[in-house]
Amino acid sequence: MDKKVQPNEPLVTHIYTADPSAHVYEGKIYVYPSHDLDHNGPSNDNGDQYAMEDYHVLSMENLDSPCVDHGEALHVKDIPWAKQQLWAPDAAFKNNTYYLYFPARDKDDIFRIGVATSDNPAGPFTPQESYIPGSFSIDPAVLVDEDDKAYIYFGGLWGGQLEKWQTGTFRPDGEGPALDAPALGPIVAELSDDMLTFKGDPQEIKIVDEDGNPILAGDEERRFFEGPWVHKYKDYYYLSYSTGTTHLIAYATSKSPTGPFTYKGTILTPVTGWTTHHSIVQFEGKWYLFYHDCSLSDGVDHKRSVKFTELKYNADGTIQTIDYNSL
Ligand code: FUB
Repeated sequence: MDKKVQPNEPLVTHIYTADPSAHVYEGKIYVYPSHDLDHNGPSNDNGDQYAMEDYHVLSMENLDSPCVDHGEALHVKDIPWAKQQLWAPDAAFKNNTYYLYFPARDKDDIFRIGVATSDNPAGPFTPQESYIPGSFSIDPAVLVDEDDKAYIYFGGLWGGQLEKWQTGTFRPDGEGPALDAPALGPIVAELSDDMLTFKGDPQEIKIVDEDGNPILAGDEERRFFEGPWVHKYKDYYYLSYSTGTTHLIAYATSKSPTGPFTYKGTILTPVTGWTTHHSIVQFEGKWYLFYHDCSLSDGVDHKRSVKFTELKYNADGTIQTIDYNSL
């Protein structure tokens, strides 16, 4: 009998997995992670250590069942425009089709976002010939709203190259804003009805404090770094993200899917390892945080494992902070 999943334990141990995007499809939980590889390549702020080449889709009947690895769902060699580094993906369901959104470096070493399709949530996925026109940076996350409009959120600093796009075109020498200037926000674009292109130009999301002032670039406990995720709870959109250098999962809320979002607090304190990345999903009446850490590899940053834990709201809609050290 296969081992059942447990909260705060790796979903699988036969491969390293990271950057989990969890969804409920066909009554089961599907997780779309990155697939971390063991290698002796360079490790640096450019993220060269994250040299992933393919995606595996995981699924569970429920959170007290074994986790199934459905095998390779997409490989970089089958993506015509991509050169390397299949980083954090997400999936969406619309038009009776499953869509896998993923970042990769193109042949010019510029991160772009691609999309691949399948009629099965576990894949295999067939990629489009080219990346989404006008896409850039990393960490796509897609929200299909109750009115059936779909939004893609993306962006990441440093290796994710978001700083290099501030003028609207790629500037290899682009640097982040001054520490006392507004921080860069994640990017949002509405997706076309066929889910394959952007409807309009991507827009930067503003994240502000309770007084409406922009979160500043030097405010590393609160400013956006990478890994945006948007979910809906009651009447609010919740934008959650990694703060990078301070290793928090933080969140902000808005009445609109495109913001501005008001900073609210910390969801998850720092995990073992440099990166932190998450998703939030409701299943059978409870809410769950999917996250990763490097405990299985004893802290090797590019060998991470996906886990889950319950997430709770307070009566006022704020999220209770999860202390990683007490999990
Ligand atoms: O897995 C590679 C990168 O590390 C992701 O794209 C980031 O979110 C961080 O987890």
